[in-house]
Amino acid sequence: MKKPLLLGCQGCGNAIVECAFALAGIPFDYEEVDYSADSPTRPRLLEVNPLGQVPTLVLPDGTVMAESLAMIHSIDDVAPKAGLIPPKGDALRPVFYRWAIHIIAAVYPTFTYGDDPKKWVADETGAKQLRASTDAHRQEMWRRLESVAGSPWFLGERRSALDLYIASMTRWRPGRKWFEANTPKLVAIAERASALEELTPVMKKNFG
Ligand SMILES: N[C@@H](CCC(=O)N[C@@H](CS)C(=O)NCC(=O)O)C(=O)O
Repeated sequence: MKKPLLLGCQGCGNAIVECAFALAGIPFDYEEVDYSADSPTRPRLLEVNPLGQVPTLVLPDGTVMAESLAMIHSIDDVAPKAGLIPPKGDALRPVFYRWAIHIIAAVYPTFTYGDDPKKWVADETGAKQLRASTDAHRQEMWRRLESVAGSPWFLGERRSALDLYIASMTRWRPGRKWFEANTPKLVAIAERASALEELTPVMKKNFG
């Protein structure tokens, strides 16, 4: 049977979707692409997803998906036992949505605008300011997430895809040392998730 094809780059947001597939026990094919402007694999990525972002997922019927949370929804639809999203009627479902959408709609875009700020502002000083302000805003949001994080998982006793976002995103800027010093609860969640049997190979492949 044809498998879904995930386009991604090592250590990028596709790691979150790879973790979701692993928990769901769904096999998939993987294609490494580099989204940077001058990369030889960018044309291939653009051909599939004109946004030029990873993760990009091609379903077996040819449907193309962008957006990690949309992918997690579709994995949850076919494998609810993986526990990615609290089910309908569960009091934690709205809490899950609140923070999952905050992560993808507020935290994640700080990278979109800060990773390569010259894409968005013409002058060097403005680019430096944009990088610094998006980095600072992200740190503020992570501190806020730390203040509401549960234990052993973000939602308390219930594991969810939020823990997968935390496991990968605490590997990104401002770097693990910053997270260890400022968000110990999030780091504990990240480590717990990374140590799950199904996720160890995914995390190793992406983050070494
Ligand atoms: N909201 C998207 C964000 C995806 C995203 O920003 N991915 C980064 C890599 S981790 C990327 O492709 N950056 C290149 C760009 O935005 O041009 C998601 O949740 O999947």
